[in-house]
Amino acid sequence: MYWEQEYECMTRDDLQQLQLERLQSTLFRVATHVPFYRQKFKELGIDPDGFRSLDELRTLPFTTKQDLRDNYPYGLFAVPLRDIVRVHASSGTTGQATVVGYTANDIKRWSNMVARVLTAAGVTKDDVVQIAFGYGMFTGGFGLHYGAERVGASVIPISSGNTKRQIQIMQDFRTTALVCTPSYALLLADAMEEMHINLSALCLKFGLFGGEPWSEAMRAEIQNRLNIIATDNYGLSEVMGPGVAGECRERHGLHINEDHFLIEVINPETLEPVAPGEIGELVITTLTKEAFPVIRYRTRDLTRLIPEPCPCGRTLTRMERVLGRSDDMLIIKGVNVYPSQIEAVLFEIEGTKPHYQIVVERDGRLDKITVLVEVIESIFFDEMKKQRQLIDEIKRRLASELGIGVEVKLVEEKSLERSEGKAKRVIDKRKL
Ligand code: DLL
Repeated sequence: MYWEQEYECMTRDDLQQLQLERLQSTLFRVATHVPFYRQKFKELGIDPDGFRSLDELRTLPFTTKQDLRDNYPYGLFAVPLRDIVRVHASSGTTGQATVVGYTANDIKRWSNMVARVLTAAGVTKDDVVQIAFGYGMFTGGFGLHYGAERVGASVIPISSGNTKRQIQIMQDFRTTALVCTPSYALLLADAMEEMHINLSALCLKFGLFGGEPWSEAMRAEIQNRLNIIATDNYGLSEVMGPGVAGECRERHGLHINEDHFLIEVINPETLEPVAPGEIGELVITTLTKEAFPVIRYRTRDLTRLIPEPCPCGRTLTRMERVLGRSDDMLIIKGVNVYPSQIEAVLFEIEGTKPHYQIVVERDGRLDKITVLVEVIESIFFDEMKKQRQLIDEIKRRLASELGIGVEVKLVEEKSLERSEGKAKRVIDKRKL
């Protein structure tokens, strides 16, 4: 089932022609209405009317989060405030928040793109969709809400938090699709277990998860524990919000809405494109945004494109699940370490729970990582020897995966802080 088959299944030639036309009009729009881009184009000698091929994209300047901050709050808007019908902002936990705006047309297109993602995951108008993303300045709640309404589903705008009430409503309102972060889905699963909820009495069929990185092992755990089909969806507020890309029922990579976004994957150090299929940083140019177009936005998200056609029939390219962020990368004793590598190892070890935290400290002049891992209760009843063995095994497997030694500390179930939104996996005390 497709939401907009004419776009989702376009031939590559038709798609590229459409992308070129839309890129030309986006360049004209930013050069005319956004002083930041007009200035940059002038400096680089770029003639926005002279674009004849998609390959020329590489001559355009990048846009970074810092550029958005420097132009806080409305400096990069391409329409007057009179034409803006919605404003969202990123949480801005580090530094200045970034603000994005939408025209009425932007909201319509956004809803359609989210509707595509929901439809690809299996949601129809017969579903009851519980949206446990935060409503407010975060794009998650409203973004998924409008898309689910567009599909015609019955939407429960419960927002995030209040876990017991989420479960009560899930039972009473016969929720069939759960929408939240993957870490919150696990928290809900834990709470259901504690409350002795009979899973077979629930009507849940689908879970659509996004907003933070997760792994294949975490998907397996969520699917098993909630007895649902769990799909991944991706987006970021700077280019729109959720709905940029989403998995179909194949669950092997996320189809990117390429008729609205032009995608590049670059080496974050050299800024050159990586070879096809290689891992790099995703760079996105919006093709249809009216209020807040961005040119070559550096997402900092690491992924790779999957060139093979998808059995679902969609021709939109797939990206692999986000492997981590280039700025989440920890450099420990000169070695690049990604939290996702640590997560993958932990998931393979029996007795550990999918909750962990990585603490980075500076011990004198040397960096030290300690991984706090929740383990099943029985481990603490075992003899000390068993605990030692488990710690040693985790250390050994992590050392061989990462190439550096790390400290490991076992902690009791539920002792690490849980998040109702995005999980915080890394605590870097070096910056404090
Ligand atoms: O998190 C938009 C969103 C909401 C997407 C709900 C999906 C569902 P921001 O708050 O701007 O927007 O954060 C964007 O979150 O650059 C990624 O690093 C991360 N992220 C989002 N979705 C995924 C995902 C929303 N499926 C940042 N997998 C992005 C991995 C994700 N990381």
